[in-house]
Amino acid sequence: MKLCVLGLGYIGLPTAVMFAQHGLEVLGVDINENVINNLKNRTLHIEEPGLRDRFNSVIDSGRLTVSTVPTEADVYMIAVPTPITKDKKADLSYVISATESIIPFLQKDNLIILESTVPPRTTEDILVPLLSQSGYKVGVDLLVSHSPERVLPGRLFEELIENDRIVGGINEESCLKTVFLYKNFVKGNIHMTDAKTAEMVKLIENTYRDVNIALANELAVISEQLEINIWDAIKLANHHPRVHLHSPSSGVGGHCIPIDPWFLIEKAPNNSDLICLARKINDSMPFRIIEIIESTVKNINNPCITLCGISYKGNIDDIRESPTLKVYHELIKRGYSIKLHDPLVNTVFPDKFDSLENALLGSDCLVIMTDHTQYRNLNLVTFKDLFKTLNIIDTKNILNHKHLMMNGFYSIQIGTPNKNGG
Ligand code: SAJ
Repeated sequence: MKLCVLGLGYIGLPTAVMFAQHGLEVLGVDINENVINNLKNRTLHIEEPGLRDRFNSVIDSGRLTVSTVPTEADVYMIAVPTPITKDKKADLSYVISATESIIPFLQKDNLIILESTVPPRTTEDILVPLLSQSGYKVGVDLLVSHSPERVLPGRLFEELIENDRIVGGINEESCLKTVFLYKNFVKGNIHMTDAKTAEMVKLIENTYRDVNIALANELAVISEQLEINIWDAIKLANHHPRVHLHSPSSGVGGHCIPIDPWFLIEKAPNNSDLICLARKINDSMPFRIIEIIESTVKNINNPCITLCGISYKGNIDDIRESPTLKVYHELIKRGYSIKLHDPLVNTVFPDKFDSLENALLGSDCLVIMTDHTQYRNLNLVTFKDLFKTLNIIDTKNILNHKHLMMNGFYSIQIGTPNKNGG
């Protein structure tokens, strides 16, 4: 069976590799020529544990080939980005152009699967009419389904196999054919439904997380006021069998959680107050971190602030929607001198230092923004002499604050009584 995967990003490339590893002949398509040229030279544009070995093996076996253009295939899988526009509307232009690009190659009995996260009803109201332009009867000659990705970057291959999967078909035959395809590697249960329900399920999953995180962030601010340690309180509350509160943080980054809720708000602007408020709370967290930083360095002339962790979360290199970038750009705007450090992010920034020592040298305030394992294992006391002023702000609750305070640091942990640390 030949599969054509359109969009070789964080989901498309690993998915193409996975299908190729399980015996399919896969053509990976991306409109970005640099991506395709790099892949042909075995240079990967995304960091994901296990991807390099798996990618090399399917390229060596010839099961995976890559191109900027599609060709005839039995199954087409669309895994292109669905960002939001400046006015928070779903940008479906990539989905539309990817769908249009396969129309000339479609044949009877083809299956088209949309994996990209989209507003409910996109498959039926946008994909199906486009595919009808092929002249084939959609639902009879062409089968169409939506199956959203539900994997955690950093654990992507394990979760592609282990996680349950939702498959939503425009009809039962589309559903069954899609289930059959994913059973090549999915060990989790595959739940069948219709396309719009599958689109809604994905948005519910990520919106649930965004609202949950917003609650954790609001409770963190209340806890600071009441001199309670929110991290202890959440840990205890989560012992309740039906409480699963997420963790407070410096904000919600990534290309999913902060984006997907807007797809629901767009569809139901008058009935999404809670979802909107959660977005507002989470988007305000970087400014709360800036408030804490400014109050920490307020008596220092020309303070130098070190931000450790540029990616939007620990142990990955993805910086999209990263709260750190919001904090960084705002502090620069306010005239602060900043040093950036991130062991996994290769993107060049004027203030970025490759060595942690240089990033800490002369610092008046170190801010832990991302919970990379390297930061979790840090014994900052050994770097003490590099600091100009011994201030530390931990937005991820990964440092030993008592140990730091005993060694002369002024150490703040968000969500805790901020009298010299948590
Ligand atoms: N965050 C918190 N508190 C928490 C958990 C996360 O503030 O308790 C923040 C993180 O710091 C980060 C953001 O939220 O900035 C999102 O992190 P995440 O780990 O919750 O989720 P993502 O963005 O990695 O979501 C990914 C997505 N899949 C891919 O990117 C391929 C998403 O579609 C998945 O639903 C999600 O993983 C998942 O299933 O866990």
